[in-house]
Amino acid sequence: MTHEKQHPILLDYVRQYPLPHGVRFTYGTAGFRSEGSILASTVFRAGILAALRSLKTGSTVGLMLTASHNPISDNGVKIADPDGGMMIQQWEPFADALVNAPDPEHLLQVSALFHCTLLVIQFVKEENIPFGGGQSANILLGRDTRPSGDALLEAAKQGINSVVGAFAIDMGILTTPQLHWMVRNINKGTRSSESDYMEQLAKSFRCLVDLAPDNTMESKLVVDGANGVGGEKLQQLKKILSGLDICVRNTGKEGEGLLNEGCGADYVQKEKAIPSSFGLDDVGMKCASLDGDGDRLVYFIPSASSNNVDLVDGDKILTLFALFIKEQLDFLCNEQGFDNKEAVSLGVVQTAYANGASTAYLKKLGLEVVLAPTGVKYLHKEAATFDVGIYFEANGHGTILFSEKFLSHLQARSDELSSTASGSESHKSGLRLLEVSRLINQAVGDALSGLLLVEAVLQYKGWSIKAWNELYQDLPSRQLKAKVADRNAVVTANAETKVVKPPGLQELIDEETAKYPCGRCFVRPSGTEDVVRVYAEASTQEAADSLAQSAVQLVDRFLGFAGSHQKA
Ligand code: G16
Repeated sequence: MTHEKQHPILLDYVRQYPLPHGVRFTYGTAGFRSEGSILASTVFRAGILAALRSLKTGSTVGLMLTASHNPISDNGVKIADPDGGMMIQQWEPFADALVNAPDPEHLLQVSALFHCTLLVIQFVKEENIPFGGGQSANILLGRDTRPSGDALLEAAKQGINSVVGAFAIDMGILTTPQLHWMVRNINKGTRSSESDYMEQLAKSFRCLVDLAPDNTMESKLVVDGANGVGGEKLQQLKKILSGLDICVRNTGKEGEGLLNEGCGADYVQKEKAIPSSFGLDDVGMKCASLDGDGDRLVYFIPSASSNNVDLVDGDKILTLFALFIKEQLDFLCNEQGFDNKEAVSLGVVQTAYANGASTAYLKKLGLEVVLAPTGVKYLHKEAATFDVGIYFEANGHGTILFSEKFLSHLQARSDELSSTASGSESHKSGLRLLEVSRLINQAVGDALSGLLLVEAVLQYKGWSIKAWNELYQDLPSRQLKAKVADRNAVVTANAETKVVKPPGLQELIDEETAKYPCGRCFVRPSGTEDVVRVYAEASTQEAADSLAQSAVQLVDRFLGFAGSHQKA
């Protein structure tokens, strides 16, 4: 098969998925996202992209259909690289060009060839992709529970089939992190099925609980499944879990409500409100909320006053994990463990949305805190530079990464101690760390594994959710969304803390912020919704609300108001 033979095959397939009129798609914070009804051509072309990525790397890649926290009518597509992480950023410009390239129905044949199929051929040459030469490509497909997922899955398969030698393997309905985990494990040659995933989580959780002191704790946990795939999978996991009493609500079953509507991690975090199916009976309980595709996790305590909750967000999860990991490393290094304490680097990664109180707390612990732009792809990269890197966005998206070097050192040390100092705190700490690395998803943030680690750490500490929540007190904050004509007119720098375009906007935000004690404010274009996001923090809730409102007005003034503004 030569490039010339591949042209007409591609062209035939491309014709079946015409571009929608007047829309431009961008590979944003987490892939392409839009109204599900206009995404077929995008998903079809993402299938081609995934096939090329697999050919280029000689490994299995993943393609996930989800719009995560977005409303049920939206959908999206993202590619998982062979290591289970997000597709490398260098391929994003090609991804953008490919999904927006005019198709044959809108152009003369010859131009169409240039714009779409030749774009592929040209990229294949530039990237030196073994194309049409007998190599095979494998792409694992996953999707969440959105109704538009079925038809879009077919479009993805067609995109993959249009590349000779590429094979689509449909893994069914999964959480996003499950698909990333499978891709990573397949390429490492380790167990990679859904039941392997479930068994690994249950086993590591059990081991961590067995390694914890015999503490009494609140074992009951009520979970809001966002009426999405996460709730469904947690029900499945529950069947093989021991040591935890979980009750799942908003599982997505008929009659339980719509995906992400009045429920889910995004709703609970942004609105600081009780999700649907929760009420007065739950006041004071330990509760958690997942998002629509099971990659975000927040905890909350329903409060007696109206619909409010005490939010225990991603920053608090990060803090809990950081405390635990640091303690284990200290045991390991102080006793007969590692020779050189400095050799183990521990770092945490946050975004500008991290509450100022959390950053101050982490720094007080002596931890190195790195700031990254919004999006797991940025945080993950930073966290991977440490032996142990913990990253979390305030919205509950995050994980803990362990370097291969550190894990082999840990394993060797554990093996040694098991004969000389078995049962010592140092030995147990090594075992705990190894088990955490098996439990927590090494590919991407994962609400299910994150939830089990939170529960294991609370058990280890003997803490209630209230004790955990009181580690520090959040500064009052407010998030708003500004609807503007073109959100991409806002360009930011310094991990999104400064606006560089349009000129003059940052100066006015600074002037406004200076009026408020402990004031902090930034604006950035969303990568998943058609809005500019505004975040403000100050010493009182009224002040944070007022600062956020002023920033929205400034955004309107510079970019033009395009509809009603909403809470975040
Ligand atoms: C995605 C990303 C997250 C990001 C969130 C919001 O989450 O994976 O890293 O924080 O979008 O992004 P933005 O503010 O740019 O809209 P999810 O859970 O929706 O996939």
